[in-house]
Amino acid sequence: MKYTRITDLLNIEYPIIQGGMAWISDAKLAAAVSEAGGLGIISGVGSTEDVRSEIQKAKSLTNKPFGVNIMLMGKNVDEIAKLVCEEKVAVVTTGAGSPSRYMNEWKKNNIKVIPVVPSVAIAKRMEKFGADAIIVEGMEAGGHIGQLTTMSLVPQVVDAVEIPVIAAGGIGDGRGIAASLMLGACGVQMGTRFLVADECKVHENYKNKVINARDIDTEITGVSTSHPVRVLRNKLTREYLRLEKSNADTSEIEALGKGALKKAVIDGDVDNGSVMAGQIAGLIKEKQSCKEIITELINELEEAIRRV
Ligand code: TUI
Repeated sequence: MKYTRITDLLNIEYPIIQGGMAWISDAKLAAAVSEAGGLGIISGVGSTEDVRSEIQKAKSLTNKPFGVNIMLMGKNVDEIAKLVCEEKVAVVTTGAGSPSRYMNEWKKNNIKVIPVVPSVAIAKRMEKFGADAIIVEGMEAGGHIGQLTTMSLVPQVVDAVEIPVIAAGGIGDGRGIAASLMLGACGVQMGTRFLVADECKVHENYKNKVINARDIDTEITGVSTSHPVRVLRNKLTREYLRLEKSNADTSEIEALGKGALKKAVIDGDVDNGSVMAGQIAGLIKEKQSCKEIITELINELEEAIRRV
């Protein structure tokens, strides 16, 4: 059951991909996940030189495949798109937009391209453009999200495309992986669970906020500005939602979010910073190494499958 079209496609042991989280997913985290048998992903958000140095560092830490996530709303996307070709990265995942204008170049460079999509129509478009697989992300996920839930979206995309489907959003343990396989996915992407990994660089305050979160502790900000983002509730979200409710200017609302993720991730300011996390945060109770996380996930997956 561990071996799926995704483990074959990506040449990895287990069908578990670590989400590429902006300002969070660096070489150390990605290499630890890949070494543990999953697919580690480095975030492509940041200066082109910093991203290049993270890619090179990951190569020095593991001989196993890893990927780079390209956030398409970023400023230097053209440069990062070129960089992954120069560095011969094995896999590119994309988020927050359409990667169509880069696909041909990536394919020419033998990069496996896996866009993250929030709907059936976009999944079909990505398949037509030559995507090797697709990550279908439900709105349970942390960060920038679409409107549909994983449970309803995954089977609809599975029926609409031929390429392998990877489920994301709301998956935090082996039962979630088993459920995803039942829906027709052949792998999962998980972000929130890896936030609390020992190898994850986020500030201890951020990790503790995830560990202490209950099921009802996330909010979606940015609906009014068409940039919905799921985060853990704090002083910033209360202010954000108050401004949104009072129909404040988009520029005033967006100014509040500027630099907020970095504030939480690096400075550990979990009151005024943006603590992105998915709805599954309430399930996550302890800090573990990536190896421990992946071993536990696979044990739970096998147990869940035996049980049914
Ligand atoms: O990208 C994500 N999640 C993210 S990106 C991010 S960085 C950020 N920082 C501050 C504010 C906002 C973002 C944090 N979390 N997930 C993947 C994802 N992609 N979710 C939704 C989409 C998406 C949306 C529209 C993908 C494609 C799309 O349209 C494609 C088209 O064809 O127009």
